[in-house]
Amino acid sequence: MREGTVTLIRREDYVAPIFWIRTVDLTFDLDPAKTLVTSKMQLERNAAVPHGPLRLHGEELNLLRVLINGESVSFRQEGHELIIDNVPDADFVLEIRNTCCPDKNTALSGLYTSGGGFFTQCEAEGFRRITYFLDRPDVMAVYTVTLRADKSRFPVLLSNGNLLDTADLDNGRHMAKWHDPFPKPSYLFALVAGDLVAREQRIRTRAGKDHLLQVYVRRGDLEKTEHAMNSLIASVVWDEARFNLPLDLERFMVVGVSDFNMGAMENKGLNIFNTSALLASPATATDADFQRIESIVAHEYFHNWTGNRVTCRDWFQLSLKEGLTVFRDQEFSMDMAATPSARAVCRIQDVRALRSMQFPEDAGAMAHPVRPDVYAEINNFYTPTVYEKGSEVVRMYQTLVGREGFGKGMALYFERHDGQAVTCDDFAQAIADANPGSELSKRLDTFKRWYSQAGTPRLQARGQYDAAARTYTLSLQQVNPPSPGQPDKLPQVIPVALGLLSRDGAALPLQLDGEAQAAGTDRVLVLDSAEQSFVFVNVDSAPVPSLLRGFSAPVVLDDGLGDEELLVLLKHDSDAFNRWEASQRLALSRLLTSVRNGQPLRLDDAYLDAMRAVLRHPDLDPAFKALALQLPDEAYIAEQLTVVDPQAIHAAVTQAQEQLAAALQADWAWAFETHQVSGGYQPDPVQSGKRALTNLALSMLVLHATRSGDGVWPGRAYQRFKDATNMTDRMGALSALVQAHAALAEPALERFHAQFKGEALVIDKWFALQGRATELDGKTFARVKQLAKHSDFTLKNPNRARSLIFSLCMFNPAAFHRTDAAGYVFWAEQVLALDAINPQVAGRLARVMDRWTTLATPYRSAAREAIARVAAKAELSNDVREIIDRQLA
Ligand code: 0A1
Ligand code: ZN
Repeated sequence: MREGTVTLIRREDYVAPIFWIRTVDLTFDLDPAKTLVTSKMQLERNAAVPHGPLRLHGEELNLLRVLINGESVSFRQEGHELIIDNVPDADFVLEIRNTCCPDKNTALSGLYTSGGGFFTQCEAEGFRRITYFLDRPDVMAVYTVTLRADKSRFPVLLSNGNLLDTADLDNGRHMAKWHDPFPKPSYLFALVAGDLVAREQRIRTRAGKDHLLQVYVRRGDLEKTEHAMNSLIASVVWDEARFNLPLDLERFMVVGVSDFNMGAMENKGLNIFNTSALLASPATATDADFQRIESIVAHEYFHNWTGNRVTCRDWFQLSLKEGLTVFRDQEFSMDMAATPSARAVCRIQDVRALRSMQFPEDAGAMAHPVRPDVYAEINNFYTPTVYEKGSEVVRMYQTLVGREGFGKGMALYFERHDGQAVTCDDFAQAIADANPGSELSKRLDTFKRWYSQAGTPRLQARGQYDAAARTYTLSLQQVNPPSPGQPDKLPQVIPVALGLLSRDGAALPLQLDGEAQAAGTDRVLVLDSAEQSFVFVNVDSAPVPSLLRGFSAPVVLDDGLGDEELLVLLKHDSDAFNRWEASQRLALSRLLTSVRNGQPLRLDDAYLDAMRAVLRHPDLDPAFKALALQLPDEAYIAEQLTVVDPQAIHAAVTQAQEQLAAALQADWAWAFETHQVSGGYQPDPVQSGKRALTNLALSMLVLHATRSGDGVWPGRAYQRFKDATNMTDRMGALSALVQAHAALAEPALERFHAQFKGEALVIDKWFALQGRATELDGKTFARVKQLAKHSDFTLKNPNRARSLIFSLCMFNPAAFHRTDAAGYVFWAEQVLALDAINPQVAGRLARVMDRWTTLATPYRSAAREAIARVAAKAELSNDVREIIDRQLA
């Protein structure tokens, strides 16, 4: 990497802190323009490390005074550090007074205002924007927090833990005092002050303890909190049942805020949520929103143990809490799904997201290991690799030691490390030690390469059937491609879940050479070297292998199967994931052939008949059908190519869509008519599956009708859009019109905007739908540029910025990658504009160009020019600078 423009922080440089902060007493005199913070801390030297000065972090603060044991003391300020050279050897009390400006804090890190209230965001390094501190996760303190504010404007005053005291003060002000008994790192600190109301629920857990759950939102949003509350209750129940992890606080609070950089934050006892991840009513939120809220509420709640009770020693260990917590929320969603088919749908959706977000990351400029070795700005490492690939790594532990063994490993992890700040190695060791003799503990060191090696392993599998010997030899080979800074890699541990099917679809018994008898029809092989062969015996006929069932490892599989075999899997595989995978592979091979050969795509009858059979299948779930009938997304297709022409990919996808719409027209109509939901709206898997299928069918019907000049289906879609009783169906119909560029899209969009103008989250959808609209003659791009000037649009609100700008640049390749480079110019302008407001969000937008080197002419040179334009700006944030540096490295 070209170094020198940003300071790099390296994992190998970790040293324990020279001081510990044991307790901290914070007092806030809250004022939007200037908040006064008084911090009284008890410090002690860390006897295990050499002496040195006390260096506290602080950014964007105005320092008023520093006292040690009540006496003023000399100090220096260097960059973002406050340095005190002369500190006593014995324990001492440090008192600091400073101010900060919440109103001016558009970065939304630290203490900021939103909608007239105060909110904080301290992960990863936001606490230092509130007061001077040892702002690192291995310094854990017990917090007592006093909040003082104007009572009429800020009637609700919240912080972590338990409420100790409240009182009225002079001048219309009031105070509240909170105490959190659990030592915590500063990134888990939170405060909220504002005019909020709460939905409350008292619960008694299995352990017989009573708790108060509260969801705080702005007045008027209360009826949109029922789903979040239900999700929270379900999460509490699940964590106790599945992992024996109880709620450890009497009071657990969740607060919604409209201006937030991410989905939500797990502050101890006081989770703060982006309203988009919290509020839902059938009229304003889609099934996907309901599902996302359930999983994010669960995710933050699960952090209470995996992240808060046991936290990270340093930020390189981020996946210790994030990968594990994503795994836990994925498992929760699967358990909530109830039926095997609904579970499979969850898994398919997770893998789809992994492949379209994480795989490109792992192959691009920002490729980094699950446990990164170096960063300039930690905010840039809240990535799909740390989160989603990290979760896949945790899933592989479970695959290798079994569900019960994994539970034992978790128990040992908490037994050893409760109350500590630890590393990914500590987690691995606990799981292995709890499972002696397991497939994991036999090769723990090799397994741990998943933490240190970036890139997606390629797994090649080839089978050979010997009819005379009745054996089937499966040869597995892995290749670990180079990534930035890691030219050579070692083999990794790849658990390959598999089954063998006869050509007519029967599951064959699996007996490896040397085994006395067959062990079922489903098992896991463990590949831990570059190449390995497995010989199955007593195989009656040449089988079709079903490999990597349930996506048992985050790898790219090349199994060499052709259409004929994929069709067997699509029809008969007992593993729903691989059934879906077969549907995608059938589509993918056709799309890739067309793109590679530069020839128009013509879907053949074999493919169309197979898709028709899926659609008409009497037993398959509608949710599964909707997923199997969806084409692979353009980002995933791009990943299969060494030279990417986004327009060529888009053309092939469009042709495939139009042909699928035309050839299956009668079937789509049938699916639409026969899967209507009756009864009241429920966001459950059964109803949402039907809605997913009817909305897909409707989009196909409107597309075909619009292309052939028939007005019936667009008319029906418009009517459905108007009459819909829930947002899923309303958006489904609107999206069908917009994506087909039907004439009725315009009046529908206008009507939608007028109807929901008071609902910020719905207006976000309105922007996003237009930002993601299929490109047709440059209309979508022109529309986005125009919408960027709309009176409802602002870059200051991250949700709004994402809804329009990210929709275009990140999720609409055909509208973005233009031969005239206008998309890239727009991107550069927006990155720079955002960077002046909110570097974290700007850094995310900058990532759009990670894969520019694979672009075909003329995109590649134009993209480079746009990146250089951003790089040329003198005052870039660390966030954007790091991304751009890596892209140009
Ligand atoms: N820890 C949170 C996500 C989060 C991370 C960083 C933030 O600001 C930089 C905010 C939230 C989670 O995993 O949910
Ligand atoms: Zn998390």
